Order: sequence, then structure tokens, then C-alpha cells
Amino acid sequence: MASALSNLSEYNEENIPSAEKMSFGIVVAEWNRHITHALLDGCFRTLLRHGATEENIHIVQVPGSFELTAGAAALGAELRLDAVICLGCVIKGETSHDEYINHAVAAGLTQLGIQSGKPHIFGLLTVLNEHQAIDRAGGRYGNKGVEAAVTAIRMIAMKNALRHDVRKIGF
Ligand code: DLZ
Repeated sequence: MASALSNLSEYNEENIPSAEKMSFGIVVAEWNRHITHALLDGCFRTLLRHGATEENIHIVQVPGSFELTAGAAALGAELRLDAVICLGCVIKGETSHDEYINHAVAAGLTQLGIQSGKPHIFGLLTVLNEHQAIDRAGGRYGNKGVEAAVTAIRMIAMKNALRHDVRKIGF
């Protein structure tokens, strides 16, 4: 959780492997566009910063966060991707809609990640108000899109390292 004690954009750059040969899908929700596109900007720039190429970053937009899982599944079915990053912002309102959406996305992405064997990154802001969202979309607590990008790179690298080790063990 981002708070005064942590910043979503802070990480040790030296520990991040090169993303030069990695391919990414990004699914971004249209709801709360001013927030989600700030997340997209942070995510995209971070992938490029670590060596990913624009040709290897595929972006699709879905209407709302509830559609993130379906968008990720559709993108993954069409393209060979190493990871899919989902970006959205659900703001609590008068009803409990936010809980249904947040739980559905968390469960859906967990399931997709296990089924596909590819990291599906939860870049969803689950906030009480717009102020909290702005704080986490490039504001005083950093940008969750940056955190999502770094997580994707690290998870792909972890999988690649495992594959490498398993081959060595097989000899
Ligand atoms: C309907 C709805 C509401 C009330 N709030 C949000 C929100 O804060 N963030 C978001 O990403 N989407 C919201 N949606 C739209 C749903 O995610 C979804 O697009 C619709 O329920 C249609 O399935």
C-alpha cells in the first residue's frame, strides 16, 4: 500500500533486468481516464526506460475496470506476450460496486496468470476518493503504473531464470 512510508515509483534500478527482448500487453480502463492514462504513461515510460521497444508493447483500452480481465484474455489469445499489465482506477461511491469490481479483477487476473503461465499484473487503484487516486497516479505517493511495469519485468525475468535453471538441472 502506498503511504507516507512508501512510494510506488521508487525501486532499485540496478536490480531490474533488461526488458529488451520482452513483450508486453497493457490493458487500460477508460473509466476515470485522467487517472488511468497517467498510470499508462508511467507504465509505458518505465518499460521503455528498461529497454523494451515500442513494437513489443501492445496497448488496448476497455470501457471499465471490470472489463480488464476479459481484455487481458483477448489480448493474450491474439498475441505472444510475456506479461499482461492491467491498469484501472475504481473509486468508492455510494454503493458497494467497487468491492465487486475489485474482487472480480483480483480473482480474474490471478486465474488468468495461473492458466496462461504468464504474469498478469494488478495495476488497479482501489481508492476511497479521487484525491487518493491522484496521489498514486504520479502524485505524492508515486505512480502505480511504474510499479506495475517493474513488477512485470521482474516476474518475466524470474520465469526466465527458472527455465534456465531447470535446463541445467536436466543435464
Ligand atoms: C459502473 C462503474 C462505476 C460505478 N465505477 C467505476 C470505477 O470507479 N472505475 C472503473 O474502472 N469502472 C467503473 N464502473 C464501470 C465498470 O467497471 C464496468 O465497465 C461496467 O459495470 C460495465 O461492465
